[in-house]
Amino acid sequence: FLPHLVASLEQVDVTYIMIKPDGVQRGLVGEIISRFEKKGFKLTGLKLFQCPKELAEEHYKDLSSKSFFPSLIEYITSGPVVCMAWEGVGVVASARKLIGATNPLQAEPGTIRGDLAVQTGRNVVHGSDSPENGKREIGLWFNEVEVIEWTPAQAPWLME
Ligand code: IDP
Ligand code: MG
Repeated sequence: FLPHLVASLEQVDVTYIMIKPDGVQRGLVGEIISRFEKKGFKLTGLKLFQCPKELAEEHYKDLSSKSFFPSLIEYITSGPVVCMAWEGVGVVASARKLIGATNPLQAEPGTIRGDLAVQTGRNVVHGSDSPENGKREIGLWFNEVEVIEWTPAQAPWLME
């Protein structure tokens, strides 16, 4: 049994991370990307994108009955977003921890929302809430050719 194969036997997940229009307008793109990069996850997709209304509605369809839904769609389509696909063992839950609570006032210091945001309606970043939704959302926001299969040079220094 080869120990270096153990990591590859664990579930490798993908998550959809998006810097929302406020994060882009406030010049937080580099800051936010670097947190996922430094943690050691693998970036497999990245683009600046103006989201059409229909896509925003599809992405947030589970929230369509909420009173804030129209303002949420207006917010997400109000300017360019940065769309990212990240891959790694446990990446979905770990990214949610890095992002912090939905309400930035309740998000712990050290998290993206805890450090960089104040209001739920301007909470700078999105992260998928389950491995299933990670796959679904990456399929929604990216074409097949935009998601890249590659091996980072640091891989053996991150995973045993
Ligand atoms: P999440 O982004 O932490 O997963 P969700 O409950 O999935 O939180 O809500 C999606 C997004 O909808 C939030 O990130 C936030 O932008 C917005 N939102 C959620 N609840 C409210 C609210 O009560 N008022 C305004 N916007 C909200
Ligand atoms: Mg959510």
